[in-house]
Amino acid sequence: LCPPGVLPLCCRLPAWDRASRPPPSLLQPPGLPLAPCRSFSNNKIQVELDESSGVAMMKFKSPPVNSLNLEFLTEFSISLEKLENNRACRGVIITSALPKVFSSGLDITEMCGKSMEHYTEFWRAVQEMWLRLYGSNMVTVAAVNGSSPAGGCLVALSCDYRIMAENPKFSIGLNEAQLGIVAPFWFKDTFVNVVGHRIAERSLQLGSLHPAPEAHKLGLVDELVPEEKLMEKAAAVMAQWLALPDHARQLTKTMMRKAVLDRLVAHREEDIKNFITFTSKESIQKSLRMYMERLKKRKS
Ligand code: CO8
Repeated sequence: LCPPGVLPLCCRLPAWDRASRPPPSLLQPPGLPLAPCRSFSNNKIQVELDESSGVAMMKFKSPPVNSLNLEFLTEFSISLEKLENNRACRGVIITSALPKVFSSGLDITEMCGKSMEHYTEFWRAVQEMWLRLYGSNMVTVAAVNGSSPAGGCLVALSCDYRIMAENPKFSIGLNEAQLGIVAPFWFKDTFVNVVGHRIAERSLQLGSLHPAPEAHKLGLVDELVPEEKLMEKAAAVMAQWLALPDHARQLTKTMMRKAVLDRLVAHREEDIKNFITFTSKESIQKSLRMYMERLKKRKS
């Protein structure tokens, strides 16, 4: 059921089997190189693991806007799997290497005019990415350094903690309704688990993209900091979370997230069918094409 090279969730070590590792070394002063670092940069995502602290930095680097296409999603899942299986890694900070955009969400061109086989493969990759990230045993911190609509917002929502650059030009939210499409139930569940039912319902129905200060007020992001302080803050938050014993934190995380994860695992094939049926409707294809045209026009 998984893309090639990706371990199904059921095969992962349970949280309580992962050895507790010693607490991270003290935060290094800014400006000093982090050592020793293991890097496994690939096409669209750069990953650097600082083995002394147990913290990996994952940077999205897929211009122009880090849209989540099949290749990106596959790389993302494989990178998460590698880190998850590396005993030296206890936490990951996710950010963007591009200015102004964290991630523009799912690549809309992957949902336009493609074959059923392609839709199936694409949607399975979206599911896989979420199952791995939301179900990760590692501490996950999103350092949101730019706009983060739809699937980009899902990535941030799936982390344990979200810090956003306090620039009001950057916005975040599940804006699917604005595209004439509907966020799947597990996008919604993830959102509800972060902000609560009422805020999620209003925001989803309106397809709202919330400027950073509003997102903070709603609890969609946990903290706002000046952009230049973002990484420093993310490292400090990570150190705070890693100060706890892994097993207790991991079991607590599993307890909080398991029901939502299990729901997708149990309905995965049905969810893929729904996606294909919905996406291949001519009316939906038209909405997506018009949205892409609007994006291009806005530019010119
Ligand atoms: N997919 C594909 N291409 C995109 C996307 C995207 N999501 N976003 C932007 N692009 C393209 C633009 O069309 C443009 O292309 P070109 O250079 O050829 O004209 C290029 O990327 C650069 O875009 P901008 O000029 O707009 O860049 P800006 O820096 O000005 O703005 C933004 C960046 C804010 C990210 C802006 O591009 C934007 O708002 N993009 C749209 C984001 C969006 O609405 N994403 C929703 C995707 S849907 C999703 O994630 C969940 C779907 C759930 C499925 C539900 C079941 C059907």
